[in-house]
Amino acid sequence: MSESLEALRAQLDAINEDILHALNRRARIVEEIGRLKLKQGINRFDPVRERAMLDHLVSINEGPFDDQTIRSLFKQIFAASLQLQKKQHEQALLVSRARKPENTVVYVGDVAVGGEHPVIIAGPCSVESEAQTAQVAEVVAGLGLKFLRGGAFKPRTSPYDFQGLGLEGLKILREVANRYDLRVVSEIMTPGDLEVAADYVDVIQIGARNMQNFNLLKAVGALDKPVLLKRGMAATIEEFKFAAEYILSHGNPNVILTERGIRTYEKATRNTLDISAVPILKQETHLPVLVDVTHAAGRRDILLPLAKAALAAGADGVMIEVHPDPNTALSDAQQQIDLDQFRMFYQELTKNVPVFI
Ligand code: PRE
Ligand code: MN
Repeated sequence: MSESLEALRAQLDAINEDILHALNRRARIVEEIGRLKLKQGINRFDPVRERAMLDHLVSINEGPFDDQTIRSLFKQIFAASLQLQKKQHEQALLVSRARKPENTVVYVGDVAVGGEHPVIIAGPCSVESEAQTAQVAEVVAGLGLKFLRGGAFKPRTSPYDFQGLGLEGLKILREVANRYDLRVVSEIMTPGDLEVAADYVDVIQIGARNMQNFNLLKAVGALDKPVLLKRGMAATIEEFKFAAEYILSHGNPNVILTERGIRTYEKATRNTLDISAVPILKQETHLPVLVDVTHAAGRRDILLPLAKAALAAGADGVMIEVHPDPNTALSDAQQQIDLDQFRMFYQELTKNVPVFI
């Protein structure tokens, strides 16, 4: 009895190996189909084809497995095949680290983002005046930092909120930044403003609300200027990567990804900083990854620990809003920090990481 059990099991072992080899032979063909589908832009999932294969298989099914079992077994094989093609297609993306293993360093003039030293991008939520912008710039430059942010075109939730100074704001930013040898990061919301912005802005920011504004993504993809792309507040990491792919696939490789918190049920913060997005984006893409702590938190008392967490998770830097007098700010008053608080933030952060730019 035990001898025949052994013998039967030996037969199964051999069949298992046959099935294994057949599955992998099948998988290799699935990959070939995957490459063709990618080239031809055909959908991976083909339910009609799957149905036809299942119908054929049950039509020749001799049992003892019943038709339902055959269907579900093969459905599993098709699902695994689709998974294989999905992985293959992800690895073929221009943003993918599988395709380009080395880190992309985005140079803004001579300043590197994603290089040896983390960056701090600081500045007011909105450019309100020359004096307000210059006060912040003086502190930023005084700390040896290189990036000044500021909103000139503001995407506001309400149309009655301050909409930004527009071109006048960009001019202020440029003039102040030149005075302090800083690089300007500012949001542009529409393709029509890109041309004029190019004269004033060093890094074009695409805001969270525009992460899937595909015309804007294509337009900045055609520029020869670094782009700071913020994650949409309800965007998955996959959608975020595809948004960056739009820019790269239109010819601009200089994209900086920025996690800025996502919408969840949690009300203690304005958004929930998705810290896991940082190592995932670093693993799956070769692009620099920053964390905008201000918009993630929506409150100023936890910006420092969030920034520390971001760097510990592998971020290439942080973005933070700084205003000379936050309580009077025309936007995001409750979450910006003042100049002294920013100096303290910088000092505390540099205790762990000595050199920032
Ligand atoms: C395959 C995989 C996924 C599709 O949904 C349909 C079929 C399969 O595993 O047989 C292969 C395939 O991609 C295809 O035939 O188009
Ligand atoms: Mn803001």
